[in-house]
Amino acid sequence: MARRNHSVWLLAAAALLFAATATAQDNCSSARFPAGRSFQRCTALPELGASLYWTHHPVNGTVDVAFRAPQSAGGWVAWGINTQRPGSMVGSSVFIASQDGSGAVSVLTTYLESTAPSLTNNTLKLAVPAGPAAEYSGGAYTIYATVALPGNSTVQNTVWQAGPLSGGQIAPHPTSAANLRSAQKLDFLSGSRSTGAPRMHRRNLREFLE
Ligand SMILES: *[C@@H]1O[C@H](CO)[C@@H](O)[C@H](O)[C@H]1NC(C)=O
Ligand SMILES: *[C@@H]1O[C@H](CO)[C@@H](O)[C@H](O)[C@H]1NC(C)=O
Ligand SMILES: *[C@@H]1O[C@H](CO)[C@@H](O)[C@H](O)[C@H]1NC(C)=O
Ligand SMILES: CC(=O)N[C@H]1CO[C@H](CO)[C@@H](O)[C@@H]1O
Repeated sequence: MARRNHSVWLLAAAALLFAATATAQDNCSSARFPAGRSFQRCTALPELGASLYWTHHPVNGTVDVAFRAPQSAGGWVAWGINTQRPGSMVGSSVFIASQDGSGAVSVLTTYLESTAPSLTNNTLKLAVPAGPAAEYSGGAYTIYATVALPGNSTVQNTVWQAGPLSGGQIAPHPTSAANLRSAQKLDFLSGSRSTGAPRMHRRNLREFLE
């Protein structure tokens, strides 16, 4: 009896693993990019339907990144690196993509200095040797950037997010479980990752972008 339960459990685990792998491959293998843009690695991010594609250049400690996330035309998405602590919006340098009423996509590059950030453009605490750029296609934004990995470390605290626009302005994101868990530590060399979400405080998020 115990044995049977054990194999049922193993089967269930195998099915879950397969589902996770299939999802990751769906997002990664089906991805298409404009001519001139290609990436060696991909990971399906665990929240918000987002994916991250990258190529790491060990010779100069940079990564070429593409962050893709589904969103309506009336919303924004963001990806970034927190140089100060894991799983927190505050201390993150982020790329925020949004569009105006005519569909022109722009990128705001900003450092989130507090729980009520000023969202001042061009204040990143990251060196960005190329880009950024963004596009909106097929119901998803893609943000492109080349980033010099802080401290030349391949392991970084990454964050991502999606939220609405209000009157053309970036408005606070929802505080659903998915929005609260959208952070993880990522090794750009090995591709291994671990969640960074537990330290993300509700209060910070409610005030984020207000
Ligand atoms: C970054 O680290 C790599 C691997 O350790 C090294 O080869 C490279 O010279 C470093 N680059 C910079 C810009 O420090
Ligand atoms: C970093 O190295 C890669 C690979 O050699 C190169 O394509 C890229 O232009 C370099 N980036 C910078 C900012 O020097
Ligand atoms: C931020 O500044 C850059 C460079 O000046 C510009 O290309 C970009 O459109 C600005 N972003 C926004 C959202 O205005
Ligand atoms: C950006 C993108 O296409 N994301 C998709 C990744 O896969 C999940 C699950 O199939 C979709 O829900 C996302 O829209």
